[in-house]
Amino acid sequence: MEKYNPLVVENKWQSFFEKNQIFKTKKNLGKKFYCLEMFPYPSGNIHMGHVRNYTLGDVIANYKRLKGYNVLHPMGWDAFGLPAENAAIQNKLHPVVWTKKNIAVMKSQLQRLGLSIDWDKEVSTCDENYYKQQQSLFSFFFKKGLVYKKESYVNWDPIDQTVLANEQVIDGKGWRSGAIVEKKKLSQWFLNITKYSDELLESLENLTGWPEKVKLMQKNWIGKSIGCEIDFLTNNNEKIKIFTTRPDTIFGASFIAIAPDHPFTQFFESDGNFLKFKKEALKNIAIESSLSKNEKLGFKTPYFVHHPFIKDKKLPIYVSNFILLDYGTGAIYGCPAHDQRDLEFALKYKLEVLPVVSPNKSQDIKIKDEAYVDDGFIINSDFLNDLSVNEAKRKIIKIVEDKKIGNSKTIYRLKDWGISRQRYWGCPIPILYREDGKIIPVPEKDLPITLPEDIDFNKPGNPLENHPTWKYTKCPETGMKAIRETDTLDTFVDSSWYFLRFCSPKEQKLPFNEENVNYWMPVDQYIGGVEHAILHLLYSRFFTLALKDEFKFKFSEPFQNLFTQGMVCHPTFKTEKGDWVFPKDVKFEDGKYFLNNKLKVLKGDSQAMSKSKKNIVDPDDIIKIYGSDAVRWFILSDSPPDRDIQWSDSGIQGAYKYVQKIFRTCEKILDYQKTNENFDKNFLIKVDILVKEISDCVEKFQMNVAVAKLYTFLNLLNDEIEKLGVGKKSLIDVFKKYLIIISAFIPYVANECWEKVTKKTDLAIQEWPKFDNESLRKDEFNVVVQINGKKRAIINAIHNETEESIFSKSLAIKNIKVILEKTTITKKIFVKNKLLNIVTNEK
Ligand code: ANZ
Repeated sequence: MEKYNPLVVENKWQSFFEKNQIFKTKKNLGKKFYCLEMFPYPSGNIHMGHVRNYTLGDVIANYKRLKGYNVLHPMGWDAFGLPAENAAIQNKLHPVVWTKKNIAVMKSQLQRLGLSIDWDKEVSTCDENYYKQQQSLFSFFFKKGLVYKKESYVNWDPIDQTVLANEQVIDGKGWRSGAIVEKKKLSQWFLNITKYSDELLESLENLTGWPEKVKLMQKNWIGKSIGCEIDFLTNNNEKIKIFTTRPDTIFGASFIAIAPDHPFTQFFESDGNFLKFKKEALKNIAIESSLSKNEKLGFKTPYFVHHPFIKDKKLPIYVSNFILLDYGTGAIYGCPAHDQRDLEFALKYKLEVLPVVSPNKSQDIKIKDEAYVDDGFIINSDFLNDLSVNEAKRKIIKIVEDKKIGNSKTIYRLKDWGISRQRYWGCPIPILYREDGKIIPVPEKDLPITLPEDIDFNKPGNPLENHPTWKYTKCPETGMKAIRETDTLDTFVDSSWYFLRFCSPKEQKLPFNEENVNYWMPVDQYIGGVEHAILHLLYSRFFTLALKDEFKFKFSEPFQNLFTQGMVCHPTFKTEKGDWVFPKDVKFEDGKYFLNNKLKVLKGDSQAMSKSKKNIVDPDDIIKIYGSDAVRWFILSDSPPDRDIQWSDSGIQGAYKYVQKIFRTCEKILDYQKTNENFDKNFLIKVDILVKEISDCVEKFQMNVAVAKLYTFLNLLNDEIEKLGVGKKSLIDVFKKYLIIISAFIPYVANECWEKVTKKTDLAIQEWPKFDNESLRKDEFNVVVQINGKKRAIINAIHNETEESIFSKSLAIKNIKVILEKTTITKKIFVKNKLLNIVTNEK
């Protein structure tokens, strides 16, 4: 028998797919389906995470295509970004060259996987065509007042004279120079995402096709807080405005704390101790999440405020490292009894801890090292006593407003999005600084502003800034001298609208063609890693809202259904010295692990595959041995797609065997001899059930369950062939249905077998098999088996299963068999889907 050679077969069909543009998006307008997986950063090679993401999407795209949908399944490249610049510095390769080379390699790897991508729609964010439109979107935002400049802190490397991204700061030092990183204020461009805070928050509710956990992460990130602002009068007659969400606790206030760069610090800005404190505090102020964990430090100022409701009560003013300048008003009153951070601070600086909320009315409580943060009733608070927390909030806000010392206020944790990057390999910001001080957007007709190719990466700092001529230009209207903006855009901007561009990637005049965008959008199924659950998705939602009116979008949310897939994991290996080792270099002998050169290796726990721990399996290596179908099959098979998957050698071998078995089954079918179409129809019903079940599984993203069912079904099919059950014509019909189904999962072997069976190459344009709804009204029935009216067993049967079939199943049950062996059957009473009563001659 011919052995299935995946490499030969897959090569053949890969060129067939490409030559015939099998997956090209059709033009006809029918029901549409836009299936999108997050586009990759072209880092060099695809990894197993990509394989999983894109295979999942591919199953859905194929399924919908076979179901008669007009499917858009595009792919592109998130091609700007820092690694290209680092590679340029380290390997002396220009970022363009490095990026294009990687794209070429990765594209051929994706094609080898047999993904049903319409490559005509490919976009790359570093193409002029793409970033020209992005620059025009920037100008649009500028005209709408949605983009503005303001001073903001950056990580500054004083030796390299450059701004560092957070991930380039390692233990407070620059990753390349090792210099201690400073906080420096630079004037930067910001997108006014906070204008949409409420809309972004509210429409989360409509996203019923999103995982709850992602919606919650977005909600927390936007962070709506309802509270109030209160002015406190200082002893030097200034006002410090604080923001609080718990004004009900005002009688428990024991200090004021302000951010290290709060304007009030001007009154002691030359105090040496304060300056020392400020430098230390600013070091990690950028990272909000560290605020509650870090040790709380305070600088006691010589000033105090008067408590607005307690006569003669003075509250000291501290500067503290746990207060953010750009949240609320950058100042708080501390109420240690009811806020953990305030309590830690108060214990450290020996400040008063006065409980003002108690779980029970008029009952004092003791606070030791844990603040009481739950609901309750107000105590020790004069006119607020005995009120519930909510009643007290309402009352105190009213009083504060009447006394004109504050207002109710809603604030958001979400901040405007800083989009300036002092980098070369990004989209140039199309802005000119004219010599008369005016800032003007580059006119549309002069776009794109392209990157210069002749750049010098040896000099420290931003290569665009250092370029001898690039930034010098003239104002196109007045002819005045002007300087170009040398910052480029954060690459998150590139990925905030690529899904819109895919709808009309070749459109020259506009970022998107109105008709196409309204036809395809929203994306029906978006698939990606949960690491993008916050920023990328929020920015994309913001872009969609901000562009909606101008471009006449008929949708407000870009992604109707979102799926976040789990990681691909593999055990880690280390030498005894602690060096990571690639799994492919590890041998297992006598219960121990060794490196090729016999050095002992220790096996660690399984973790998400990552280059840094070397626990990676290269898709190329695996494909070379087992073929793409086997990789696809395995990656779909093991776990539910939203959970992590454990990569294993035996798993991939099992998948490989399955592909082989499909091919062998195909050969057996071609040789099949029974032409008589008289047979038990139960088998055909099982095919209907299979079609229904697989359809359900794909719709519900239960690919692993679908795979398990397809394993079982192939065995069933082989049993049927073995026992010469079904007739040849029906067998081929069934096998064709099966091939259409598996073509969504493993296209290569499916196409090969299809060609063998039908002598045609038209599998991709077949229809997903229909199933007979009537026969599947209910999938399974419990049929009671009786002997002489006495219940002996319950048999799990399919709809309308025949008497013979139920009877033969009964004979396989031991106690029934034993009884029947001793007697003679006189009659059988059979009620379909319900009962089989076997009557014997025994009295
Ligand atoms: C007094 C108080 C008493 C507070 C109490 C809490 C509990 P969310 O809900 O997260 O918005 N806060 C206000 N501005 C701050 C800033 N710039 N940096 C650090 N903390 C700040 O938190 C609002 C609460 O966080 C505010 O309410 C304030 O502390 C603090 F029993 O005021 B509260």
